[in-house]
Amino acid sequence: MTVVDGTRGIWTCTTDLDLLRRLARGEFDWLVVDAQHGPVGRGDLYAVGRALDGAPAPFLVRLPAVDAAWAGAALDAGAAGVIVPSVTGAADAERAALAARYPPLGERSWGPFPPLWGGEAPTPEAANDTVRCWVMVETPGALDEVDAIAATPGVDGLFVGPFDLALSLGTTPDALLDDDSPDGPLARVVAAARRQGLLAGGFAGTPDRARRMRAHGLDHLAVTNDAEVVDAGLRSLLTDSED
Ligand code: 3PY
Ligand code: MG
Repeated sequence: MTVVDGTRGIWTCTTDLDLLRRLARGEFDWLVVDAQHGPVGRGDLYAVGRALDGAPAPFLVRLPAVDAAWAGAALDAGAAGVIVPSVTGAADAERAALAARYPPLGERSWGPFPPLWGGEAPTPEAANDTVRCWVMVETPGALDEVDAIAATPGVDGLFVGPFDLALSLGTTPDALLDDDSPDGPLARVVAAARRQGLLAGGFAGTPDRARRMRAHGLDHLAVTNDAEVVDAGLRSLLTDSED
């Protein structure tokens, strides 16, 4: 199993397996399959896992909610980790962390998919060592309890969702990213992660937001997404053809 600690990720919503395989060629350190917003359902995980088995870039699944069954299914499919959205406090973070690891560290149930397609499943020990449980900080409750979340055993990283965090704080993503006060929301997330030696990252979605988030110390970033890769390719190829 690969440990997903690289800093440059790409976000995807597609269920197109060929596109996913192209995007997982390794230009990015990791790829996120988003099961919260978009067409990806639990029934897609088997095909996604099979298509991405052995791909140069490992994949993470952003779950639809704090949901142990979904976390188990995503990891069974071969995901190197989960990104858990809509966490409202430390109790949610603990549920998420327990779902991501097998006993004695957690409560994950055994049932990996790779043997079903002739692939190999890691041992429970290897899976526990390498899995990454990213807890999203995107609600006021998670921000209030960010230190307790970071101190929760089995939480490996804090992942900022700037859109929901801004919405729920009554501000805008731009204002959130521009707030560089020492007790601003992003500074609090980074400080909590550093105190506990955790990874800190988030959804940027554009290179510009990625630069601004990196300036706060959030360095594990989804810097673009599948649709934008296609759109940017179209724009640049069209421009090239007219030069
Ligand atoms: C957010 O910004 O709220 C996200 O969840 C990114 O996908
Ligand atoms: Mg969100």
